[in-house]
Amino acid sequence: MKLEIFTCLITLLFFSTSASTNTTFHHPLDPLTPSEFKLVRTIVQKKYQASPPTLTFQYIGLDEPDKAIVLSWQYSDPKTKATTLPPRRAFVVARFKKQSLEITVDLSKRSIVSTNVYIGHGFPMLTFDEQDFVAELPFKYKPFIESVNKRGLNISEVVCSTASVGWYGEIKSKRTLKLQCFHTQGSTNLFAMPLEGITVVADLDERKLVAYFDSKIVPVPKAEGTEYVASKQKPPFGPTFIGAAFVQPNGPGFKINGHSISWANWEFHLGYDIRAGPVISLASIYDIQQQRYRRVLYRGYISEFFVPYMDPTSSWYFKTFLDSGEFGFGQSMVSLEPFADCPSNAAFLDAYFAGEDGVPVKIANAFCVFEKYAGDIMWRHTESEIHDEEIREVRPDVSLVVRTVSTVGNYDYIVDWEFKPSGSIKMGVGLTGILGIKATAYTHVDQIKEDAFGTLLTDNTIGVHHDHYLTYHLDLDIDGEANSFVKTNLETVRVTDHSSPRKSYWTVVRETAKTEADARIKLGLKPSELAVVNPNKETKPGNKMGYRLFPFTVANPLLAPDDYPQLRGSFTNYNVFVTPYNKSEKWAGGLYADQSRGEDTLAVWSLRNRSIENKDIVLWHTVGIHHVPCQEDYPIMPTLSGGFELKPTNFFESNPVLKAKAPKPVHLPKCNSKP
Ligand SMILES: *[C@@H]1O[C@H](CO)[C@@H](O)[C@H](O)[C@H]1NC(C)=O
Ligand SMILES: *[C@@H]1O[C@H](CO)[C@@H](O)[C@H](O)[C@H]1NC(C)=O
Ligand SMILES: *[C@@H]1O[C@H](CO)[C@@H](O)[C@H](O)[C@H]1NC(C)=O
Ligand SMILES: *[C@@H]1O[C@H](CO)[C@@H](O)[C@H](O)[C@H]1NC(C)=O
Ligand SMILES: [Cu+2]
Repeated sequence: MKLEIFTCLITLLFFSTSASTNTTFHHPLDPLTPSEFKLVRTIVQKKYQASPPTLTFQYIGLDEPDKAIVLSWQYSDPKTKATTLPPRRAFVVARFKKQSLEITVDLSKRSIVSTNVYIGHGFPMLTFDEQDFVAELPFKYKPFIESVNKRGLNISEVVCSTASVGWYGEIKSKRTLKLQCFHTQGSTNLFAMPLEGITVVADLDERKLVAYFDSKIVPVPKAEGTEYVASKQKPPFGPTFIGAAFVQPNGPGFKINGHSISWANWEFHLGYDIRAGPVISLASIYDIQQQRYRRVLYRGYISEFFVPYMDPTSSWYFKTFLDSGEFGFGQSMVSLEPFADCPSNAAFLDAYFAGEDGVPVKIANAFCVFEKYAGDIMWRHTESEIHDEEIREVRPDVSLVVRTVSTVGNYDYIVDWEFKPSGSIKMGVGLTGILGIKATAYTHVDQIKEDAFGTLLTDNTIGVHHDHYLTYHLDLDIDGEANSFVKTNLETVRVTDHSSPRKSYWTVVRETAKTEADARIKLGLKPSELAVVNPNKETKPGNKMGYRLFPFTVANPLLAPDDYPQLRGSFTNYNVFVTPYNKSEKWAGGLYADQSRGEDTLAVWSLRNRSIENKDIVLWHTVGIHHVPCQEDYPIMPTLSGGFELKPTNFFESNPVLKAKAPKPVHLPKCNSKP
């Protein structure tokens, strides 16, 4: 009976969520559409029509109009918006004759606006196609086949996966990639069964193998205990749960109009980029006192993602990944599973990127949007001080979540943007998937005499130490572009004049950052609140209107600052940076992150020490996690969560959800199912 009721609800929800989506609307920040990708391909291929050599598209994304143009369009007369859309442009990074080309295409004029050959260090993002191509090459390579045979394995049960090579002081570098191979016999969990000691190096421009190493034979971990696919598990099972569905018989409370989303007191634009993944723009909140929408966030996205492993040996040292700049956090987004990745009341949206041949690729159900009723309390109070009556006022909490999942090789990253009616925006990151596993001869920690660079999880299996750093680009525009960054330091004051029985208290000392140097911050060294304020806007009592950064998970790098991976990942040297807005400073690890040398990072831009007071500024915050694997992370990792929150601070005159109406009780629809 339970099952039949459930089926009835599912039908209802699918009906209501699809009805709220409007795909006819266009916005200057909309991601490129499949037909626009096709047009870019046609225009670019026409000019570079040599075959061979062929041109490959490493990146195609929207070249967004200048901020001033977007803002004036956004706040222009709604009646003329459809006819005043700024010209659509695409930015392309291509490989052609072993060079990186930067091409800007005007889609309205169907022409190339500019081309530039990039001559600096580093290479563009890797495409899926080139990685797939070189990952097949070892299977035709005799020494590799011999290595597999030597290990007593069946070559048809081996697969190879790709790893970027990093940069370790080489004077010259070619566009190469390292392949790591895994056993697949008896389990889906290939990442748990590495063929340790084998490293295959491929040249991506030439699409051939260029080096091969088989250092020594290490036992391949057994398949037993590695499986995570439900149908392949054996009893005992558990724990068990009773199914539940969230029901909204009148449809969802949010509206999706093209890529623009509105819900409760929020409205924002949800974009997509092959490199960044989800991009939130123009987030504004309705202020019931001022009776208008007020600007909060012009643009927010994950700019770079640094994952260095802590094993310096020959087959592991290079694993210091820049997951966005090398592998494409947007390209790595995967289809979400209804009722599992997202709750039953979620609506889904697709995403499109261009493959290396320029042909659009669809990621179905790449985003989900849902109202989250987590059973939390928005605010409450019980008052029993008033005679004879007890007053109880409670408002349940509700929020709107935009969720994506990017699977980069072994790891799965859940990225949530959660909008709360209280004005807060909560950024959530969930880490799950499979650990980076190294095979070993060890079966017990007592055998380990030297550094094992990780935790022994089971026989022959080490989960290698590593970090995760996600650097967010947060272009806050608090009630306008001209903003300042204010540090509110909490300082102890000694009472020395015997005016109080107390000997001390704490108070606040505010400091407005004048230049970039004032805004490079390591959190946790001293108690302080960090906020972006509009110095030109005051509340009635005279406080500057602002938004505060509320960090949860921060980690400071432990690699030596002069170590190559840390030079490339130097944007993690501080937990917070503030820079003046600059359209070309988008990627914290540099536009050319693959084999970069740390010359074009946020840390380098910040050294210019530009003025940031009462200017259009960008806040950069890095969520960091040092990961010492534990046995519970194996064979698949329960989600480890991190994130931060942006909270209004003297932005509203008072609690913006004081008069929030509690959701009405929902009556379940009648379902004709037999008991
Ligand atoms: C879709 O968007 C267009 C353009 O703004 C609007 O005219 C139309 O009413 C919308 N349709 C729905 C169903 O919301
Ligand atoms: C190798 O594996 C394949 C696929 O599982 C199988 O068909 C083949 O018989 C195996 N070969 C040997 C020698 O076991
Ligand atoms: C914007 O950033 C780029 C890259 O860092 C830099 O070359 C350029 O000079 C900057 N423009 C301004 C106006 O600071
Ligand atoms: C940054 O600029 C300010 C103001 O010009 C100056 O006082 C400060 O010393 C500079 N800091 C660094 C690290 O260059
Ligand atoms: Cu981890």
